[in-house]
Amino acid sequence: MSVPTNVLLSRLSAAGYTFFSGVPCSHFADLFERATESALTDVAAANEGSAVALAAGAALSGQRAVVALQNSGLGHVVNPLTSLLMVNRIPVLLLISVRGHPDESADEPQHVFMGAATKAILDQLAIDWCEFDGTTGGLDQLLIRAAEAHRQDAPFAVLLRKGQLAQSSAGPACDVPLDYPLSAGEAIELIGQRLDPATLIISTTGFITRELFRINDRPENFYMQGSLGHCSALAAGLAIAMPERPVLALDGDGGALMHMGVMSTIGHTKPQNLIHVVLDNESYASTGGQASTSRSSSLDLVASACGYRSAVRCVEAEHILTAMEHCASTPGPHFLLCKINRSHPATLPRVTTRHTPVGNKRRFQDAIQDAMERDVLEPSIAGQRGTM
Ligand SMILES: Cc1ncc(C[n+]2csc(CCOP(=O)(O)OP(=O)(O)O)c2C)c(N)n1
Repeated sequence: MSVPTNVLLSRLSAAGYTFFSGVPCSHFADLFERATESALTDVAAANEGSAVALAAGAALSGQRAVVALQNSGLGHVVNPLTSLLMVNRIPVLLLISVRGHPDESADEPQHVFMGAATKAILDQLAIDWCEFDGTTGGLDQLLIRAAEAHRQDAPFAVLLRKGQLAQSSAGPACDVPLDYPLSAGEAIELIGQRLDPATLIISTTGFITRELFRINDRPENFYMQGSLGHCSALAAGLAIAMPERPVLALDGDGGALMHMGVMSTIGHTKPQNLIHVVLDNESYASTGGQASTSRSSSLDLVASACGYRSAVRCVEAEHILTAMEHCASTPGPHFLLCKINRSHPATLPRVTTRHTPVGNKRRFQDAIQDAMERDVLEPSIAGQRGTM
């Protein structure tokens, strides 16, 4: 059972909600698309915690605010929920898309633990919640409960499942034209052409990991599925721990924006073996193409200001090849902002069709171990690495 997204949005407006923020989930693709056209003020947040704080700001002004998020973002909101909303009694309505719901057929592995824990976390925090039943009557009921929570200055959460919001109309989520010549896949292929074969690649969650898997599934790849926003931190930790080994973070603009503070950590600690690539399609392609805020933020300038040793903006194939040659011959950290279009093959394979998360991790660690043993046996060859 489902209700059209525009019915949900118009009921929210009728109930007095005027402010909408959040981070997209593919199950909320239509919700985010329609919110931009609705009567609500729609503010794209970099992460779910910020979305709650943005909503709290609007609520302080007397507005009613709603935040939409995937339950994988629940961890981000626990701090502002508890130490901002609850302690100050600021009411905000949360619409949470539940991935990995225990009653549903298996979702991707990264959703399993949070899927099982979502209700318990809300209970533990003493946040009132209900599950949407997918009917208009159920929608009216939950809005009554949300209104009651609002009267008591308390947050209220609604849990939604896949398919409970029906698409209101067809059309791309992000219709701002983006005519950069390269696609994500083409950019990844170009990077591969100039890559030191020993490079360890950490790829961010979503289509970027699936593209890397499609193009070049190699033991030296660690595919992140989940923990969106932590790709460059994981890569930096690895690079700092293994200064002799080249490491490349293959990030997206949504992921990079989510925890942009780590760019300061990288610029400050300067792991010279780290290359941070952001494939910037100015959107969250993996969840339906909603616009991110990278269109108006120059991430290459951020990297440069944070202290990366080089930061370049790549639009054409040549730019990527030249930048990768520079990375191979000079110490990092390096930053490549690759402006790309939003095209992907019609179907992208999932990593889980070949590797479990633990299998992927073991293969990656074995590749690290094998290379270390080879380096002990063949020090002269190891010494030549890093030059093209
Ligand atoms: C904490 C968290 N919030 C939301 C999501 C849902 N999600 C998965 S991939 C993705 C989009 C990532 O965007 P970007 O890094 O720009 O890569 P693109 O999809 O454009 O290739 C989102 C929002 C998630 N996995 N985790």
